[in-house]
Amino acid sequence: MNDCDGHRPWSRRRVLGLSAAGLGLAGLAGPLGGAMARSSSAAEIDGVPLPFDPTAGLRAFNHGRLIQEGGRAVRVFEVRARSLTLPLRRATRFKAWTLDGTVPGPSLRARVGERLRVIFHNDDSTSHSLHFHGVHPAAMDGIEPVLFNGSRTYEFDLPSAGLYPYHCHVAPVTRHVGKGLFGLLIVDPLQPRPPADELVLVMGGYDLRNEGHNDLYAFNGIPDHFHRQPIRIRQHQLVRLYLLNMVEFDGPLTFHIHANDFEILRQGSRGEFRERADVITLGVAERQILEFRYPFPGRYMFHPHQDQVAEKGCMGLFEVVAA
Ligand SMILES: [Cu+2]
Repeated sequence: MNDCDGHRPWSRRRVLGLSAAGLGLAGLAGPLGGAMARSSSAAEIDGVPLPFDPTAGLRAFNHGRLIQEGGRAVRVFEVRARSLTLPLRRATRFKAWTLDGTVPGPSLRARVGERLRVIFHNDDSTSHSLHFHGVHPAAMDGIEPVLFNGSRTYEFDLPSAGLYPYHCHVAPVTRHVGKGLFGLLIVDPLQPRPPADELVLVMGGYDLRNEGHNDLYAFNGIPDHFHRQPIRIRQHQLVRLYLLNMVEFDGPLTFHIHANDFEILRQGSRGEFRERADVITLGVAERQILEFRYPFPGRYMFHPHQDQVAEKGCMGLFEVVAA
């Protein structure tokens, strides 16, 4: 077995080192690493511990296992669906459907040219599936339900770099996605992008009473988590944000950062091109890569500019630490 250490910019060894520092970049421990250590013990709402730490999930990339089969690279992942009770607010508990115990599910990371193999286990009493965006044969499209205790392997080639959402596609899809069964597959280009503090933010909504509209919203699963626990980044540091909108029921949402603008690395089959903005619009399942640096220390909000969505939990802060 060959592990992915040949995949230099995001080798497993490097990621383990980084997760120890809690950062997307080596050499940035110190004040930020300390902040992360605090945040993992602070993953709670009013004293109720969260079953996962959204702050840790920001910079957690699952590289799977890279093997060689018949002369080609196959990247293998295992993902499990299961139910979990999530504290969303002080007196709000929600029975979520999770992948590997988190909402969103794991940020899977592969490289263009590899073959993807995702072994999906359904440990939940409800049927689920994994449907990946991207180009693949019909048999790998993930629309057939996988029953309780069942497994299914989804396997196809990754011919194009980019960001690809994945989600359960069992009907009603609004409910299966709205209860947490979604995530992001990052397919890195052959030529690695420059080093950066890399973050994943996924917007989701919660229809608490199954009424066809969202009562709460969140970045990375827990409403207002990054408002309570700001995301610490370093002044002048290049931040690369992998951003996905998986909010059902609502129209397109925007994403806005305060006191700065960002470069959008627009994704397309003919390569990336860049533009500058401080607001970007994402329909459901749309995603983009944003890059920015904060020139001044301080706290800065980020949120959809649909302020009614921001006010119901989809709000966070960057805490920019002086270099
Ligand atoms: Cu499902």
